[in-house]
Amino acid sequence: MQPEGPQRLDSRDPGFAEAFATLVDARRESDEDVSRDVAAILKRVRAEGDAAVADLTSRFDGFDLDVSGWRIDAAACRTALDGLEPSLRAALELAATRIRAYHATQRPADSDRVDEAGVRLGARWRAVDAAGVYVPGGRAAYPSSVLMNAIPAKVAGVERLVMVTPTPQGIVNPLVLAAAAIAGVDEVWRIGGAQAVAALAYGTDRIAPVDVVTGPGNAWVAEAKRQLYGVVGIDMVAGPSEIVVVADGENDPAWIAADLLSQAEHDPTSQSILFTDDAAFADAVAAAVTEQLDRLQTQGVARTSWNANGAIILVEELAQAMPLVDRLAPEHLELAVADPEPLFAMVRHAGSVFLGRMTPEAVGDYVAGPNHVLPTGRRARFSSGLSVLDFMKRTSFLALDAAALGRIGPAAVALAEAEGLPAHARSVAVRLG
Ligand code: HSO
Ligand code: ZN
Repeated sequence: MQPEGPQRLDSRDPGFAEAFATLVDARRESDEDVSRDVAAILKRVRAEGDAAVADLTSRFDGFDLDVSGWRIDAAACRTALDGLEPSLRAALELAATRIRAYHATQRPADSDRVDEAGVRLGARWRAVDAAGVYVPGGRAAYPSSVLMNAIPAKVAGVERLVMVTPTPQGIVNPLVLAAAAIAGVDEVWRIGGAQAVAALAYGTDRIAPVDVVTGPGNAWVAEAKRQLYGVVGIDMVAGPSEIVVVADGENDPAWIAADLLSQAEHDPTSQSILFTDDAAFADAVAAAVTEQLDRLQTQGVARTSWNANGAIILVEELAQAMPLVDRLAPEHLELAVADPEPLFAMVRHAGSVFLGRMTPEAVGDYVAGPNHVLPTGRRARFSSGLSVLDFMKRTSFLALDAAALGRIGPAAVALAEAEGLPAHARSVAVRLG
């Protein structure tokens, strides 16, 4: 029988380097090979459009789109919002207001200047025309994720924002619809899976195509996004959630245990890791996790995640943990110490950092403002959380007069000739005096 509890590592042990490298390299993402099934679905939707979407929906979601209706109209979203319990509605509205305010600061500035050669140079940012947000059905149908995906698109200035969400057996999730109403989603379609992503990317008779697709989903949805990247833009290919907590012995072990479990409860493949410099505290957190697990409604998922993927790592001092954290490049990083600044200064790779003892990661999942769609699986080495920029693109522009062309044109002629492209060379040369 597998021993209860996560793996324990000690940086002073001789085998530590190897054990830590194994932890860093462990793949938690499903290696279910869905790529062929997804390719077949994309091909069918492209060829047959709505008929393929309706057929796949009845097969996978168990209801008839032509009977139940393809779309959920704005009035139904409004009704869902009006039907919410007032404190829940207020919570969603507070979240939306704060997410909107934070993302408004991300709107990029255009540039336009004349350089020392007299060349006018600049860049102009514009939103994509249409964006699609995928919202999963079932366990991961989070209204918070509707806000986190839809609000940046609206802040970017996207005119047509489309949401797709599967409604298995025809059952709709009122919280998701209420969040769509608050975020200003323009169209809601009751479709899911790879077929929904394909419909958004290629368009069908009913559904006009979009330019960017974002949002989390199962292995099929992730693979569909990966295969359709290039036809449309995508946010990222997301993996299971992760949290790394760096904590000293002054913390309340129950608080830190709760933080570790907050991500463990997302999925059996989620990962929670504690770094600490205090062995007694490590034991106390492990005990607190075990104790809290017994009372957690999500204990099935959280226990699997904690036992299979969790880790407690003892270091001599917390500063020593930071290069190790960088190697994990975690989605979420909590620095639970009285003065987090020196440790924070050492962080190079993390999706989002939560500073101090009173900043639990979960507050960022909902109401703080920054996006909770963050790079997982060490992708924080090269990518960032979802932002307004994911829904915008930049057009550069330039303008020269005769004098400016006279200054830099000859170099273009020389390079064109060297590349064996004489028409390029001539198009510049004919304008030179
Ligand atoms: N922690 C998740 C987002 C989320 N949490 C939604 C709760 N609801 C992203 O890693
Ligand atoms: Zn979460």
